[in-house]
Amino acid sequence: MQSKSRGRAAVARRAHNPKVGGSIPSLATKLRPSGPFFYCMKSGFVNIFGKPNAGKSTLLNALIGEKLAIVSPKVQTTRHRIKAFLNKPGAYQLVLSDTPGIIQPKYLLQNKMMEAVSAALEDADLAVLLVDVNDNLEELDQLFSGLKLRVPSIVVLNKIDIAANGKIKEAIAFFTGKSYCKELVKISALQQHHLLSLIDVMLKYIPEGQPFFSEEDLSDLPTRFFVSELIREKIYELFGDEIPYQTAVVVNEYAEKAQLIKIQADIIVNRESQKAIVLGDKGSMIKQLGMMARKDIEAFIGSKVFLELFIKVRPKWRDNDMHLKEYGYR
Ligand SMILES: Nc1nc2c(ncn2[C@@H]2O[C@H](COP(=O)(O)OP(=O)(O)OP(=O)(O)O)[C@@H](O)[C@H]2O)c(=O)[nH]1
Ligand SMILES: [Mg+2]
Repeated sequence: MQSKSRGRAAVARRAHNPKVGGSIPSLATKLRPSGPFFYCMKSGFVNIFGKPNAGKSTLLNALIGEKLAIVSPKVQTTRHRIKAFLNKPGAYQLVLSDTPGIIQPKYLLQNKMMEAVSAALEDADLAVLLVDVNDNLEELDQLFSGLKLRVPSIVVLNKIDIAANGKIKEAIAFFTGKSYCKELVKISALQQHHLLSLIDVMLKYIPEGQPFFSEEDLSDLPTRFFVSELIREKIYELFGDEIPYQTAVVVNEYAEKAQLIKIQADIIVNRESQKAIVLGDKGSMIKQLGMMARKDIEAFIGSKVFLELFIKVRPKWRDNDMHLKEYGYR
């Protein structure tokens, strides 16, 4: 993202204006310094791990107060590590990382997703092991034990707003005393319950130090990335079955014109039959997709947008290293 681009300015500005369209009613106001007496500044990395659908992206968005990571009821939505900065100037900077849900990879794209998880395991000051409280606890125990974490970790029980009867108590009893559970916090990322307590716990594990990133910014990722993700999110919303898992989105053009930003993006699919589905009858589906995506992109970058979408068929792109690199999966 160019430092002078409208996108970046918007993303940076919105850190101080959580009411801009599309933002989540947030903690941002509560996070401002409350007086002239600051402690030593803390700065560090908090990386969020868990099974697909645990609510990792929802948690990142709720903490930052902006929708930076796309969210869906379908599994395996996040494909990259997404860094976002939670700043309380003069007090702390938490560099939060959302990661793809942990799975056994079956094709090269999933290998790359799991490489993003491994990289995040290495550089955390604190690992947050996020649990959907309704999930199978034994399976989660195997997963977390298998991570062989070398950094402190806490277990965060999510979705307590929809916990089945007795499930919260059961999960607390289950995880208490586990080697990877230094502390246990229960939250609802969706309802934004107990997030300030969670931040307090996180800060205990963060060393003193100056910010790693500009406190004006929300993320180190380029605007184009967020644009492609917003388009991908609409594919998850509109299409069932395999389509979301067999598509990628690439932004080829992001040009600032006088009155608007022109964006051209390709939707990559595996087969002609998928192209026909994404296109829809007389182009009805791609039209709807474009309208939904444009609305969200405009809210995100704070500018009018002209969005042009093409569909391209690239057989077996998910197993083709060259294509994967081209589409941003390094
Ligand atoms: N009721 C409830 N739903 C939640 C909560 N947190 C997340 N969800 C929902 O759970 C679903 C999955 O959320 P995501 O944030 O996409 O989950 P994720 O862990 O990032 O998933 P992957 O990217 O696939 O690994 C979405 O439908 C969210 O709205 C919560 O606290 N309560
Ligand atoms: Mg996610």
